[in-house]
Amino acid sequence: PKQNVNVNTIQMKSYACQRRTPLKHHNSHLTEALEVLSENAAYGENEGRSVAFRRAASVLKALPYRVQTMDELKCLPCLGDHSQRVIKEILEDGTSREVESMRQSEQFQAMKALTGIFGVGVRTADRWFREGLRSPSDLIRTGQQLNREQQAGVLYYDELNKPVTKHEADLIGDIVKEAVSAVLPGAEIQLMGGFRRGKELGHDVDFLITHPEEGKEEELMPKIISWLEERDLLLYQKTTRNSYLEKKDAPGRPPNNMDRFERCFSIFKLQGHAETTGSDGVRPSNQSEASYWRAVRVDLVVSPYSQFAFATLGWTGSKLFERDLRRWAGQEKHMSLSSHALYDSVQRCYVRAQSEEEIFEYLGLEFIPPCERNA
Ligand code: 8DG
Ligand code: MN
Ligand code: MN
Repeated sequence: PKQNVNVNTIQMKSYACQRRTPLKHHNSHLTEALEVLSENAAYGENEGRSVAFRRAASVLKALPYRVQTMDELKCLPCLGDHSQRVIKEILEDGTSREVESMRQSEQFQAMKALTGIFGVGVRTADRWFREGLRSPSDLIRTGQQLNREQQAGVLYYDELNKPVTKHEADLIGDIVKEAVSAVLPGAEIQLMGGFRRGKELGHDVDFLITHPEEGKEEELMPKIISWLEERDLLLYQKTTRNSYLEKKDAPGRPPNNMDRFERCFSIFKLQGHAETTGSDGVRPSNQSEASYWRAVRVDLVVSPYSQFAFATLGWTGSKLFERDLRRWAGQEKHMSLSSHALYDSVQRCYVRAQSEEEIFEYLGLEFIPPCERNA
């Protein structure tokens, strides 16, 4: 049932930032398989291949119907031979043998488990895999050298791999709000990342903080962190200072995904609430009523007010949406977009913007609201 959608008139644009991609879509049986291929390519440090599969999946997420036949894919961009082969297999047999055996493979599972540790990237995980290690407990058993981040990652492994709910994100939002208004009255705080896009679950909670009086936000993070630490609300934190300089960072520099805002990667100690009880409603036995808490990954970012619109756009995601925004800016508009600024290489000037809408407009893109950026 195509619900009045004519598959031949679908105009699928090729940049993710030109498309509306809702959170819930009609093709997860296909996109999940393609995302396994993408993940596996990333484990092999093949970034190009990994992005290609992610793009293919993303196009299917934007389709307003469930794909039934290969014919319906004829006019769609970003679907390479390999992706099409896998889609065909799933349409015909219900599953793809290639994807299923990949999913089951020891290497895939070990890489997933090891890169699932906070602070562990593909390189490190791969080295450990080749040394015969398969899981966080193998790291402990063999006494691997771990940095402070990875130690926290191993220590809170199970909890950090348990999805964060919107309710938990809101509880943390209340705490961050209280901290921020205590140390800098008038500061503004906004929920970013997947939760801003309407997700119900996330792997972390992302916040962007600013103050309408430019300059007031400087060195704000250490104050927030002290406030939180005094109340025993942090299990781990690593703060990085703002290192952005317009002159030095752009133009011409290769666009870098990492921005230079003052920021903090942290693990919150979220005190007791109903959702931490097991499905049976019983509290885990190792936690008494008084010390009842869970670990949650939280990213805090501080932006100067003049860069807030760019920071908002840059921290809302999805990652593929962000990647294509930058690619669109560079390839189609000769501009360079970052989470700090937009530089127009033709006019040779920085573009000021107060809102996301203005940035889309300057880029010549139709405005896509956060809930449709789930590319
Ligand atoms: P999730 O947590 O629910 O899994 O999804 P998410 O919220 O979309 O993913 P995320 O990993 O928390 O990333 C949120 C956004 O933040 C995403 O658009 C990418 C962006 N982001 C980082 N690190 C950096 C960075 O260093 N610079 C910039 N500009 N953006 C970043 O995660
Ligand atoms: Mn997030
Ligand atoms: Mn994050």
